[in-house]
Amino acid sequence: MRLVRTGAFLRAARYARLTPSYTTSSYLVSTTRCNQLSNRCASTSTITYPDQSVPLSDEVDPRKTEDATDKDGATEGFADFLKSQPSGTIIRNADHAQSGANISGKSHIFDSTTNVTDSILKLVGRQLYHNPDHPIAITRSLIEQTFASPRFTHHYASNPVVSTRDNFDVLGFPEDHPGRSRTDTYYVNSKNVLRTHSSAHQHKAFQTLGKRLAKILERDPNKPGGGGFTICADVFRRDSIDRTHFPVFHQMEGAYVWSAGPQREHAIEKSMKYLPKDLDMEVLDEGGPMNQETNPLQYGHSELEATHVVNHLKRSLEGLVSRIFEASQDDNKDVAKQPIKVRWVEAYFPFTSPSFELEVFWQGEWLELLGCGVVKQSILDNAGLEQSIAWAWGIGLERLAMLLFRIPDIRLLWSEDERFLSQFKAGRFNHFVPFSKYPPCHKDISFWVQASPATASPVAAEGSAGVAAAAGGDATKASPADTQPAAFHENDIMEIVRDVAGTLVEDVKLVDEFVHPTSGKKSLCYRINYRSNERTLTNEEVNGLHEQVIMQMKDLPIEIR
Ligand code: FA5
Ligand code: MG
Repeated sequence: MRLVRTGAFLRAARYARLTPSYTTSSYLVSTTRCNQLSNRCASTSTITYPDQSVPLSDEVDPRKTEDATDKDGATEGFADFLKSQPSGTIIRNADHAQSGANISGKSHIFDSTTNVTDSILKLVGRQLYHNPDHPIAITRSLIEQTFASPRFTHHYASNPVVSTRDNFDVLGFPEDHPGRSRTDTYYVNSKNVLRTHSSAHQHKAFQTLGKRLAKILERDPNKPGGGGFTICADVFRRDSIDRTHFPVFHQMEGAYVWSAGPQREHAIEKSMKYLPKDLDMEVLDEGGPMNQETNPLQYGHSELEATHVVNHLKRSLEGLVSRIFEASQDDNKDVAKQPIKVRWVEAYFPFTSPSFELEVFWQGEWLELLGCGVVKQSILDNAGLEQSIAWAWGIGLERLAMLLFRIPDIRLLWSEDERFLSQFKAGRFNHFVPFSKYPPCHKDISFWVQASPATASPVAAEGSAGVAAAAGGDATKASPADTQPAAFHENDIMEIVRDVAGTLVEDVKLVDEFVHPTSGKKSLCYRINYRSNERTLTNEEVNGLHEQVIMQMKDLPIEIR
């Protein structure tokens, strides 16, 4: 015992902990409809839910955790030392030649691509979806009951470090896709990222499902078969700061596969009969199931079959949104019933075609809830699901939880304040009662940037048509860092503000921009709105935070005015 302690002490002396941070730059359905949806929902609000989900990585591929561990090039003992340190703390070795961190129990050595920060790593491992009384877990369980077992197997994936191969390559992301950019994605090192979406685990879940469906087909080749999965995971993005965006949020991936076989088309048609009909909500769907120019049918799919799959996908998800609103209404009968309006918007994802996003009209604007589509055939083929056809979706759990519980600000979902946490209980969908509204204090910062393609339009509304925004990354504002290393990107400001002020900032908005007529330089003015959900911030505190933000911004390729 004594010897072990002495050894640990010596190692601790060799590797200094970095403080404070290491930054490289820095809907309503009737009860009958509800029954049709899940077979076991008499009243959504009285369900108690046993969590029977299984960890994806262990079940699917034991190699996975190894893929996400990177000890390459570590000086002797450094990787082991990292493992002995608390998760999420960035450590440098004695001569500062190497740095790294233990993330979810694995050692990771940093390199010149690394852009994870202490503040982001501290949010790894909260696993809000495992706390049964937390709104995120209650929302997750409502989705799992809607896409119910045994047709769907439910997984979760706890380690957020995934290889760039799993997050991008396997899903067909082109090399220059904005989602790969260091301005949009947290790189642990050049090989591993903090996953930007739950789709990073699709391939492995499809492989497992493929084995399950193959066994069914083996028993009865003429039986029309199918099955699906869901995966719950926390995901990370260098994104904007406002009441609907947070750098860490939760996604659920869902997929349904109709297996290969002579009865496939018949099976799809049969599935349609089990979908909810006559939902009490307004659905706008101008684009239809596909558009050969902008949202094409895949080569090898018949138009009829793909149309059935798209309709099945859309009706299933409309049913989910309907159920969310029904649950929210049932547990809050004193609140006036509101009409529900949703709309389908064409989208682009490298791993689905045709692709869509679903938005809901909420608090006076359209709020994007999810992305989805018909799974690219190559993805199914690679997972051993040749000649099958499937749909998939990825849902933002925070956004659904905000609708379900009427939570006005996404930051609240990360609150450890008992006044927030004590309001929620597994199986209940009561609306959040605000315990305070503390005063805001905004501060502006103006600066010059060189006008360049990367800065041409720094702000673009999420979900706006034509913006390729799969898994983070917006075609109108990002450019891979390696092609324009010195270009300014607004996510760099967001990251500095997050690092300095964390959840003390409500939003950061571009409030003014113009191009100087002679110099061609562009002036941008951002407004940082400081406001805590838990206490009043003093002027002194806000001034101190703002000064730190300005100090750190001096390292960006900008000229502060
Ligand atoms: C994706 O991440 C795709 N992987 C979804 C998908 C899966 C498409 C399977 C096709 C098949 P997108 O980037 O649109 O898509 O994100 C999905 C959802 O995550 C959004 O609709 C939104 O609800 C949520 N989301 C995105 N960014 C944030 C954020 N910063 N904070 C909170 N929620 C977010
Ligand atoms: Mg999107």
